[in-house]
Amino acid sequence: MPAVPLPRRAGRRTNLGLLALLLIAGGTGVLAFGVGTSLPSRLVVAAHGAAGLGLLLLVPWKAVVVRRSRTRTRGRRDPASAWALAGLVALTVATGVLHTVAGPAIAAAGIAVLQVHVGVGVGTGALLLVHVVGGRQRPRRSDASRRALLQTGGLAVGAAALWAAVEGGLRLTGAPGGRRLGTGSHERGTGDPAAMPVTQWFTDAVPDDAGDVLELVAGGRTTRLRARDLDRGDTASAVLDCTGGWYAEQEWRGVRLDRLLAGLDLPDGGSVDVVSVTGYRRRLPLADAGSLLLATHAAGRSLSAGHGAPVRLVAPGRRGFWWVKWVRRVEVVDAPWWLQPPFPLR
Ligand code: HEM
Ligand code: HEM
Ligand SMILES: Nc1nc2c(c(=O)[nH]1)N[C@H]1C(S)=C(S)[C@@H](COP(=O)(O)O)O[C@H]1N2
Ligand SMILES: [Mo]
Repeated sequence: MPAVPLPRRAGRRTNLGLLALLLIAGGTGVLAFGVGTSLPSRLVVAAHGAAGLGLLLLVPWKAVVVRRSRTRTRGRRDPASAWALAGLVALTVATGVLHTVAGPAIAAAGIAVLQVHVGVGVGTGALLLVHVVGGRQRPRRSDASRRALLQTGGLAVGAAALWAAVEGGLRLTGAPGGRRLGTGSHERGTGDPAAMPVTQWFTDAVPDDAGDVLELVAGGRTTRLRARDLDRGDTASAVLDCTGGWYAEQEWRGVRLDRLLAGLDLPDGGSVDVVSVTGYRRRLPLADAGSLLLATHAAGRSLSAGHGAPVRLVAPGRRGFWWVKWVRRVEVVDAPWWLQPPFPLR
């Protein structure tokens, strides 16, 4: 049977559309982890969902590309890795939607769906590189044609509509996903720290003994403080929003960083390194000291070991990985806060 001739350009545009959506999804995925809990995060996460779901719209067209490819003998790409890519993309989208609908309630062996999502999402990026390199689809002048722009607009509108349908569906049905934060996180343990998950960023672990002394290094002096002396009655109601996909709001108590640093000689534009007993660390701008809290209590109770006892950082508006637990050292430095890896390394 002779193969039905298909327009060459349609397949090329389909591939470019897939590429654009995957690049947007990957980029906004990483950004979603970096931005705090605020309006930008809501926009970034919405764009992420729409781009990821928009891939589904191109499935019928890509099926045509695939069918045509299979009838070829020359110039065919490595089918094994192409199908592996298809599998990973499907898994990435499925786990993304599963997290959106059900949240961190779904986990196996301590691994939440969102963690699987990020893992297979990164794997998708690697295989995509293999798939795209070698058979590059170069942009052409005709890509700026009226027709191509209409196709692009149609894809964008379709993707946004799919995203809105998922969001609307979740709200109408009262599913847990309908009450997510703008970052996509689901509520876990607000007002009840014991019900809040104990989460480590990567490979860090709850220390056997976090000690009870904290070193404050500022203005050329080192002061040793006992953790129990840090409960000075400063409070902040703030949301701990973990990139693992959950959040909790607590009334935190301890001492505000600007109060702790009052009267010390501080560098203009400087930063503060907050270092854990475990070596985990984050650098924050000194300008934020008025909103940062070294907390010893949550919801009126002493912190538990898992949640950072005796002292943890509370960084309102920042994602959970900034909230250093088991604080051992607080050091004022001249260097800017952005001079550090964007995400912790342990
Ligand atoms: C969701 C992402 C993608 C998936 C799952 C996917 C999957 C596939 C599969 C299964 C094939 C057929 C392999 C075979 O049996 O011969 C194929 C072919 C192909 N893909 Fe992709 N692909 C994706 C994205 C892309 C992108 C972004 C580009 C380029 C920008 C691209 C370019 C091509 C080309 C040029 C062919 C060969 C078509 C032909 O020979 O006519 N693909 N793809
Ligand atoms: C190519 C890679 C990726 C694709 C195709 C993808 C796709 C998706 C899809 C379809 C959803 C569900 C959206 C919805 O139901 O509204 C989702 C959710 C999510 N993804 Fe990805 N994703 C990718 C990579 C990543 C990466 C690398 C990260 C983080 C580093 C990430 C973080 C998230 C988060 C936090 C959500 C939940 C958003 C929400 O609840 O609205 N994704 N993703
Ligand atoms: N020392 C240290 N502090 C840390 C982490 C860590 O791995 N090590 N994880 C961070 C992350 S990713 C989050 S979400 C919060 C979680 O706090 P919790 O375990 O009290 O819920 O702690 C942060 N502080
Ligand atoms: Mo986290």
